Amino acid sequence: MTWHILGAGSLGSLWAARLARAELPVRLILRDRARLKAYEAAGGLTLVEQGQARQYAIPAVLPSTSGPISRLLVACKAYDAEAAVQPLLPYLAPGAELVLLQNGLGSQDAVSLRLPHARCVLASSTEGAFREADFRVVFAGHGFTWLGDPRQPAAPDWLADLERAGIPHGWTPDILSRLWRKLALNCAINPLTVLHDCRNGGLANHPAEVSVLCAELAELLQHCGQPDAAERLHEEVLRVIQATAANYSSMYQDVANGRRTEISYLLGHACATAARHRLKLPHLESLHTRLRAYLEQRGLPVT
Ligand code: NAD
Ligand code: KPL
Repeated sequence: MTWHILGAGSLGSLWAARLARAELPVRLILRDRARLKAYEAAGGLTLVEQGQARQYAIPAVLPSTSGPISRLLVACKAYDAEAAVQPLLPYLAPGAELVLLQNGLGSQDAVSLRLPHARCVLASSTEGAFREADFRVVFAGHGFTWLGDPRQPAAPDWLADLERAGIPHGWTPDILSRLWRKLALNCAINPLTVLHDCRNGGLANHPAEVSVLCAELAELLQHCGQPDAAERLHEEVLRVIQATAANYSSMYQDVANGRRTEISYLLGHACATAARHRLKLPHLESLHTRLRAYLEQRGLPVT
């Protein structure tokens, strides 16, 4: 069955290239005619791995010419996912399955609500890729992708395709716990790296701030029924800060490059959930306010 890939950016291209080289049928869905023309001029997707570039001439289509879609990888940013899926709704085959690769939380529900009859598999990935140029992506960090479906615990049979394509993955009955845990890690680290203008390791100079955020995030996780995600959160945040000390967080890189951040699906989602539970988390709220002010000053969206 064909893998349709919506979002030929960093992660979408990384998946598309690996599936295609395993000789699995893959098709990219590009936004509009201009993108399609640019893609055709480029001659395909290029993946750079360990300094070696290889081009994959994966066929590309527009939403209106995509034909019936049975398996769709949604690889847009969280803030684009719902709008990107919208024009594909008439083309989704009965029983279609979607894989939602978005970081944070909130976008998955927005997409699922539009598709009550399709299966939405959620993903949480620690793989790293970035766009060096249009349709040219660098595989920057090996990682792992957890997949799961909160509504249906049985694993889909297409996991065999990922195995064949060499995409490291695991199926979990508790994907929401994984997504919450990653969201908490991202909330404890990424905004502070932006506000303190530092690499992840620079947060070792702000132990009290990190500690109080971890305590509030753990409280939030307990309140929203995710006790496993709260377990030893502070310890893991300190471990990640140390292990990735030389790196700039993804949010830091977005801000540094003048790109929109996924704030609404990370800190925004955490604060909105706390408010729904009538939970007062003053440090998290203050962090959200400071981060929005910082983005606004730089002319970046605050949602
Ligand atoms: P990206 O910006 O590199 O790629 C997104 C792509 O989606 C872009 O090519 C964009 O043009 C395309 N797109 C947007 N709207 C579209 C539309 N309507 N129709 C068709 N295409 C559309 O983003 P990314 O870095 O690949 O991130 C995707 C998601 O994966 C994010 O939620 C991110 O947080 C998460 N993630 C990324 C990485 C990484 O290393 N890049 C790692 C883990 C998780
Ligand atoms: O996922 C990350 C990111 O930069 O987005 C880490 C490295 C864990 C920092 O939060």
